[in-house]
Amino acid sequence: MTTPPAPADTRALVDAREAALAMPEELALRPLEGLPTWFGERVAQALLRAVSMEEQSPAGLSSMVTPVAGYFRRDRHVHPSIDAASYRLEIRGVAAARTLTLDDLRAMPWEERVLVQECAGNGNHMMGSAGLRGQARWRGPSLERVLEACGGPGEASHFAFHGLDRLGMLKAGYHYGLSLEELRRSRALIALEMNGAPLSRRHGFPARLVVPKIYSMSHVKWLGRIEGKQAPHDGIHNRWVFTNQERRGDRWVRVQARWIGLKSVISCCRRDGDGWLLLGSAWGGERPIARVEVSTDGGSTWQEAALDRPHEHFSGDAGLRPEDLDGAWAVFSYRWRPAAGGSYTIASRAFDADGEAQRMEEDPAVRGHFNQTRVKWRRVVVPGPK
Ligand SMILES: Nc1nc2c(c(=O)[nH]1)N[C@H]1C(S)=C(S)[C@@H](COP(=O)(O)O)O[C@H]1N2
Ligand SMILES: [Mo]
Repeated sequence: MTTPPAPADTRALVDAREAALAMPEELALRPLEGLPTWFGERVAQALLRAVSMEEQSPAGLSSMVTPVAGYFRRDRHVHPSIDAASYRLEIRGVAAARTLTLDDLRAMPWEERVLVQECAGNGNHMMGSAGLRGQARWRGPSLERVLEACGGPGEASHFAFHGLDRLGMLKAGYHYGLSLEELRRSRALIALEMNGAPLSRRHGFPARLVVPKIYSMSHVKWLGRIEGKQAPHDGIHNRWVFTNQERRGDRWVRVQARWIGLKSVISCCRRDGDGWLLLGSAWGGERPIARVEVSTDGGSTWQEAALDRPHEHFSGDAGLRPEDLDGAWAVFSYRWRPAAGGSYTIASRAFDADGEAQRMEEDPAVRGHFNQTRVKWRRVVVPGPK
């Protein structure tokens, strides 16, 4: 006996089911500019690694806490191996100079912060990818507490932070400086722990500076010396490396990278039933995120995304006060039901609490690679009939 042919509607059901099973769980999001478009994704990653940059994997960019494994990294190839017992933190140029051991730092009261760490050059037109960032939980004594242990800042109005990574011919560590006012406003921390464990070697064991809301060139790893000064620190990274040119009237002036700008990026497109879930993060330095919109048609229309805000996300966490989350990103999600398969150009756009929107275009009054905030477009190819 032969089985009768399946009725047309059963056939369609079987086809749909097979198509669903063949659907990938996640779709690749391709930048429209920069290294990955010129050389392909793999060569782009290798080029970044050659200059000692490793990007964050996309999964860690759309969750509230980025895991330590695969957390982005940026330094100068040198990762000193520091012995905890002989480690010393020298503090000079303050009311009473001190040299602290790791045990001294451990014995002080600790605080915790959750914050976006972002390389100042992240997401510029050359990089395209925007993966030089992460969000971790950091614990350790506040810088304010460490200065108190030195009788206060004394005459110092500025501070330079020196790393123990000896760099090539310079034979001096990496260093970066901020004003006392900036350090106080951001509530900087001397972090000894990242996501509940002692710092890993690549992220600055045993101690690093973290500065909520300020770009991470200032988050000096393998911190060996804090130097109080009565004038701004004049090091090469402050003066030249991390600077843009900005137009002031009819002049162009050099400006140092500082407070993180208003940004958002879609970093994941995950299968969600018969459609897709777009996930990403939005952050604005000192500016809380009020709303995120998503466009899936190259900017013709925008729809509001759902927001998981850090203050709500961590509200049950007794160790974290609201002010400890001020520098954290919000995670957004958007349920997307494209009408047909094909290529789509998608992006997110953040709005801060004052109604200010993430820029659509580069600011013509700024030249340089840092603090590039404009909307990051991605191309995604959706499988299925056109
Ligand atoms: N000692 C030291 N600290 C450093 C650097 C460095 O090269 N040496 N690079 C800075 C830069 S440019 C960035 S973006 C962050 C990156 O931190 P991560 O490698 O832990 O992600 O570290 C900062 N701190
Ligand atoms: Mo950086």
